[in-house]
Amino acid sequence: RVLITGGLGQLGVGLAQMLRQQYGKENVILSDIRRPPNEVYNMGPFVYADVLDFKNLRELVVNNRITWLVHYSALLSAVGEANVALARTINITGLHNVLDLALENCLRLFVPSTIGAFGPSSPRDPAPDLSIQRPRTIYGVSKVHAELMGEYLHHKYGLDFRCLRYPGVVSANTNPGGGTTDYAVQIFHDALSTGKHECYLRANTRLPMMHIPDCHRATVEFMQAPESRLSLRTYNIAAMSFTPEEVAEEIRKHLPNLRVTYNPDIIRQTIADSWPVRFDDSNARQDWGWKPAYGLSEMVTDMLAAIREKRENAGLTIS
Ligand code: VAH
Repeated sequence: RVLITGGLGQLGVGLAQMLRQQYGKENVILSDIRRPPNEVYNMGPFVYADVLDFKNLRELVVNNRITWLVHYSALLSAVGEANVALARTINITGLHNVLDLALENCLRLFVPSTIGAFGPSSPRDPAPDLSIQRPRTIYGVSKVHAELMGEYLHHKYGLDFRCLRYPGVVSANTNPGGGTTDYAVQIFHDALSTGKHECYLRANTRLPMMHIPDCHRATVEFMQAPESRLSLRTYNIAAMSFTPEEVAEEIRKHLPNLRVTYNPDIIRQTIADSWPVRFDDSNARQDWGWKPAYGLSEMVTDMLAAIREKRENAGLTIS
């Protein structure tokens, strides 16, 4: 059975749906520290779980015979910089609770890392799996810590720790969680509602990105990969790298009137400028067969169709 923490963020619900298709609805338990919308209850088991409450987590793991834990609880880059103390507690103390539980109960553990685990002194174009990591956000520092702790416990105690460094994730049906790549989701909603988008990054800020179906599939395929195939415990995965002006141009092939203005926000621009421009994910492709299905044009087509349908179902106009 799988328990997903931080399940109501950008990634949890979609991953639960993909896992439930393969393992059955009752075998994937979604959790978070807030009440979900009713449709989430209807999709499968949901429970309250606070990663800072070790006893509560342990009860969940034991009472539900959990064998896999997917740890999505975290404060992301921009929101973490606005609340460093909380980000350190959730991203580091919460992680240690999950690591202790995984060791105590022989769980298989997936913890995501991020392009944000690299910093200005890392090779940026491309960033390889193994290189200097001196990130300048509490989010990045906490994710490097997660990578190092997970790998240490794997080598010392055999913990089945697995970690993928995600690019920015683009999704139609869930909102991103206060990161630096969130513009890449908002621009689609703006294009279909007002036709105008104000971007908080410079037009030429190139960042690694991935469409959410690829992100979920990579996670499931990686968790299912035989241990013998894994030469690393932490892998970069990539699909595309684009700038705000490139994604805007691609959207204009469908919505020619989209107007984008650029008003760089110093905090998120500084964070973006410290991150990789492109990811080298050749080890993931070689070791466990990673291969993305969505490039920029496929992602834009899929995003616009999905958001159009959502707006029509909600009786909203389309620009
Ligand atoms: C963020 N979307 O911007 C998250 C992610 C790769 C970026 O970690 O913080």
